Amino acid sequence: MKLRTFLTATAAASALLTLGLPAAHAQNYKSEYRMSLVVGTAFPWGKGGEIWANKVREKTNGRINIKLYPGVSLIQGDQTREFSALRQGVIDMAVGSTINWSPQVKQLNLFSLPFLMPDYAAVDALTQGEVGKEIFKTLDKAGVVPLAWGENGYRELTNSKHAVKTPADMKGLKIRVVGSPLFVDTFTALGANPTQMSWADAQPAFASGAVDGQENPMSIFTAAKLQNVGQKYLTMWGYVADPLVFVVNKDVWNSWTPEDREHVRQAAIEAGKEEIVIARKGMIEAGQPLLKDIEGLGVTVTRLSPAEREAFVQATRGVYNKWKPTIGTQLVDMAEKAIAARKQ
Ligand code: X2X
Repeated sequence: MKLRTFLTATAAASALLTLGLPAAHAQNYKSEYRMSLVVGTAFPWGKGGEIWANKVREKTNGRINIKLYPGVSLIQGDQTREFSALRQGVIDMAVGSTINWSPQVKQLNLFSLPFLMPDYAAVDALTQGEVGKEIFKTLDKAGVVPLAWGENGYRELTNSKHAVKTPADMKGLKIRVVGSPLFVDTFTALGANPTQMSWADAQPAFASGAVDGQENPMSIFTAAKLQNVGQKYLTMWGYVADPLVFVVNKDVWNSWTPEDREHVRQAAIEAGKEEIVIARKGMIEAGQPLLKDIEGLGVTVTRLSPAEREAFVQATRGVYNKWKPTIGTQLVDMAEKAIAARKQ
């Protein structure tokens, strides 16, 4: 063999080795994977998806190339169908809210139990502890591969009519709620008039005044500029928080080499951690600077005293008790214990 031919052959062989997979495997990879998100990169949630995609591209040397589909556009904006679409392969991967998947995975309603999680330490005690592991097992059984937790955030109450300080102030307010029936129960118990609507439909409904109010994390409020669609009254009640979950469709996952799966998992864990920091920015520092910004936009911010908050807890206790067995008494007990034992 001539020296030149030998060198070329060696180079080709080592190139294959560096790629770390036989050519046949590489052919099974799609040229692009579709990541579903409810909101885009102006929001911490969408940013988390972008960070994940970029890390995956880097770690896999471009073998796994991900395109973001914000606005749940792969399913025409119907966020409550996201989980089914993931399972069916219409969506390859997603960073999704526990709320949007709870119609299919009833255990995910845990995070929507009113006033279960009093603070961020309680959220972390669940997602980063045994409860989080249990829920990942459930998601795995339900047909997707869960990789990491992120966060949408504490969902605070806003409306266009008046300041809300007591459950009585909610009487008759038409409130847009997300897809789980648990939210309808909670707002009905509070005397409001809840109406289920996708996020895509909600924004024009605020603008036209078809609905009076809504509940969402402050990062969603500011990025979507809800103050410009009449949402002038904000009540900080911290009644529920929705974590996000980074997941991949099972067939897609199985089509990847073990090495690439590990890259995708690590990327999700890193992206999830970074996303949670972004999601809490302005809310965990002394004086909650994000709330100051919101007040600066002309929004009236109502902060509840412990006694005032307790009135909302009492008004929704029946809903909590009704949903506990549906979610799973054992799982809710486990969550209550983890929260009681949390480090503050
Ligand atoms: O629809 C909402 O309220 C949002 C954007 O927070 C979710 O997708 C759960």
